[in-house]
Amino acid sequence: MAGNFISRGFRGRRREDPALADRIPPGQYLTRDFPVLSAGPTPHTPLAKWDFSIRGAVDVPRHWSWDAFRALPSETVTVDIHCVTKWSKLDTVWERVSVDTLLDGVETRGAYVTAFCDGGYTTNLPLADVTGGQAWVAFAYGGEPLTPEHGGPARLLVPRLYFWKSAKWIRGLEITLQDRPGFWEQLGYHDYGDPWREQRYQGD
Ligand SMILES: Nc1nc2c(c(=O)[nH]1)N[C@H]1C(S)=C(S)[C@@H](COP(=O)(O)O)O[C@H]1N2
Ligand SMILES: [Mo]
Repeated sequence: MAGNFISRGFRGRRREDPALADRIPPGQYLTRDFPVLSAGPTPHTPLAKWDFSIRGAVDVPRHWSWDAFRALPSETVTVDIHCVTKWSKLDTVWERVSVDTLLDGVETRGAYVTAFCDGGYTTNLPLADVTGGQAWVAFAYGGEPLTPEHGGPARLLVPRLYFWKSAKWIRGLEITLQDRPGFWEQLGYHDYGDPWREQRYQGD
């Protein structure tokens, strides 16, 4: 069974390499697959119609076309990701634009952001957790353009929090004064979602 194979592989690798244990949050198992988790159908927005916006409690809203977005400085990085359904995947390679770059020069009194997406999905994060080199908008995975199933053309990437915070098909960030629970957060998932503190559901 696939589950047994994954568990054995995980324990085996962990025995061989104790450093690996420090990279798997409590209650998570390791997978080599890249599962697809989408709450609805996969949108297919043509790049010509795609833009990225910073809006809400800001001095002036910002917008980038796809070409303008891709002209921003980007970087290739390797991170571990942790889904609340308990799979973790190590060493995923992404090409991405830092949220710090997108917020550069933006003046706001807000303390929270809501990521909004094609298809209507939202997720909320403290502004302090998407700045300072902690969050990115990724447009390539494993050296290839991000596939629609995994959030292409672009998705949020916040690897320090459970992966539902990494909104697929992202179209922008709305900065808000108050915290506003997003799609899964309204359905009972934790407002913050730190995998290392196992914050899966409200009250954890
Ligand atoms: N727009 C959107 N983003 C989303 C989701 C979604 O349903 N819609 N699912 C979230 C959840 S629960 C997870 S675990 C990850 C899954 O990303 P993947 O399908 O690339 O593995 O995307 C997150 N981002
Ligand atoms: Mo998830």
